[in-house]
Amino acid sequence: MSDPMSIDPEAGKAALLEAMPAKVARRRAKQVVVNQVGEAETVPEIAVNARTIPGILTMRGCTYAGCRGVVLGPTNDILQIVHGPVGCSFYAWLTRRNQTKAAEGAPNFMPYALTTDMQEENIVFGGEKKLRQAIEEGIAIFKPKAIGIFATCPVGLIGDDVHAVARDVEAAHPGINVFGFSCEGYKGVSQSAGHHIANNKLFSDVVGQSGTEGRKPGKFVLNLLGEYNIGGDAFELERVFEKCGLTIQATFSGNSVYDEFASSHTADLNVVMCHRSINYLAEMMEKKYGIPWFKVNFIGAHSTAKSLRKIAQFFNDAALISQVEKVIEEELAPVELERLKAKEHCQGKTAMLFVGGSRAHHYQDLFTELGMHTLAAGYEFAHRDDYEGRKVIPSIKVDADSRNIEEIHVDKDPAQWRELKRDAEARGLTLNDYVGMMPEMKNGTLVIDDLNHHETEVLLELYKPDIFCAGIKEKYVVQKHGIPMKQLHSYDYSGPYAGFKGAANFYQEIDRMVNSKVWGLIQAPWQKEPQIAARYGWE
Ligand code: CFM
Repeated sequence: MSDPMSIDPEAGKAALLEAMPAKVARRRAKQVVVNQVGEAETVPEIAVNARTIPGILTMRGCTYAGCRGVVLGPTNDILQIVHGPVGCSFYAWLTRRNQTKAAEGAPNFMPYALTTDMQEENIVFGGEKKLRQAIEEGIAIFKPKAIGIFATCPVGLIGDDVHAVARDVEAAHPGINVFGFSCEGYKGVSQSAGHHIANNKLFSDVVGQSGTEGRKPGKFVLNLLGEYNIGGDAFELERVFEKCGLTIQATFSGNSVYDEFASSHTADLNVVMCHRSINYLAEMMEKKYGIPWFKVNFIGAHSTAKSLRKIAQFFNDAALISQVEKVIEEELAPVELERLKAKEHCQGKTAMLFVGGSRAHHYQDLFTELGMHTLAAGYEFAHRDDYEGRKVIPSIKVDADSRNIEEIHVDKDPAQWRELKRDAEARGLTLNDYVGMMPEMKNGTLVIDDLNHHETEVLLELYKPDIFCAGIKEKYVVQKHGIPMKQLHSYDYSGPYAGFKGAANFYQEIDRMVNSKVWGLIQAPWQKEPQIAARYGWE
């Protein structure tokens, strides 16, 4: 086998596009980029957030998935009702592995998948009546504080007004917060539009609903944004934060409850894990309440240590800084042992990562910690700022699809605005920034947006990476090529991978996967036995 590190990246790119019709190849060529980091972390422009070309088998999901499943899914006491045909609700029924631990005696609606189960009659004559009835039933059975209604494609097509129904129900049941999401699957080019819609509604209808008495006790109170508790990641971060003496007011939205969202405006800092899914909320909270934000990464033991240090420096408190150092020292030692053990077997091996809108970047840190090389990476639905860094935001062209999604106009609220920056910038801390994935990748690596099925197979055949990371739709295709495949969405029923203990779990898992001999033993039947060749009659 040739050394995958020595393949000319331009030749790799050409191979990906070779079989495509000229027009398609021309478009895809702008979405497949050979990385080149220049001065001031400039990188080549990548074309992203565009409609997938019909006929191409994309890895993407829909807008409804980004709103209902991703952003709202992990919160456990908002009664979430999907207005649509029953099939859409399958994706609301714990398929994402966002875990939760409800307090003793507190409700947990997460195991339920509630839907209006629209039938032909509702499509023809309208479904608002049925929705109203479903909500009333939900209130009678579950007695929730808050209800979210999620519109699926047919609801938008027939014009049911979920917001009008929400207002009606709210008027009839004072004390229950009812809000609707116009997150029809077709609203955007991917689930990314659904993130934006979810952020908008959470900001306008939930954040700030409770008074300052909702602030949790503690000296250092912050919100953790863009962490969804997949495989228990948020549990591990809660443990580490508590040990450091940091209070999480609200997590958006891993292991969260409604009251935490409603009082999240009382926190003094927002730290952002997944930039793509929640940057809107961070920006709106800063404008209205003055809460500063910065990007963190808790994937990788050293990234975790770095992020904790930055938080301590932000609060600028000697006792906190020394406690964080103590925690890092204690936690890092056993993780380092695991890392070095795994690194011995993994050093020099190669990986490819194609996931959502942030993990393809974050998980490269873990592979680097193991001495592995990332050959190619990409997102399903990220925007240019996630690839190239927020510095390119002013030059992003807003197209018709993005204009579909409402931009909320936010003003400073003089009564609630607080000066919270604590001179962080003067002390050398960067706020409101994300450098993006590409500046942190090596020159000559391939960066590919919205990777498709055909290109996946070309990558596997050409590069034969030691491990390929993506999701369940890709898993078995990759394995049939004799290459181990790690699901970075659901973690393959494993995890957590965040924080210190999570990093140790990941090292062990990757060591086991890339060093398993079983993949080399796989042979397709036609490789073992001669096959009868046939031709079509018309040939
Ligand atoms: Fe953010 Fe996510 Fe991701 Fe995402 Fe997702 Fe996910 Fe993901 Mo699957 S919010 S962008 S829409 S980190 S569900 S927890 S793993 S595609 S990379």
